[in-house]
Amino acid sequence: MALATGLVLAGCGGDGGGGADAAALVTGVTQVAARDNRFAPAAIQVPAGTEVTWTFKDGFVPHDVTGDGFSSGEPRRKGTFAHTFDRPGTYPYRCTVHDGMTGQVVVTAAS
Ligand SMILES: [Cu+2]
Repeated sequence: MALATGLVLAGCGGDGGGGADAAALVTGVTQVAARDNRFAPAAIQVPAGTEVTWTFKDGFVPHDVTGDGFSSGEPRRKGTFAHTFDRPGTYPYRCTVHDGMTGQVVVTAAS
């Protein structure tokens, strides 16, 4: 398929967090791992109606997932959190425990 992929993610927050701030949008993935103080993959693109699941797997380090309209609640070290994205848009989120631990879900119109 020939989707135009001219989407360039503007780095959010230029406060020198270091690392790769212009994360590539990963498609075909609905699972995100919270691990090594980062979300992997950090930016995914899914069609509307997709349930995205975060898995906490960082051993002793607790994380959470907090975005506009969704939150995994208390930081945790294991288990999963799932949220279904029904409306197209860009949904940045972060871990409130760790500065610079951010991610993004880009929701496209359902095909
Ligand atoms: Cu964290």
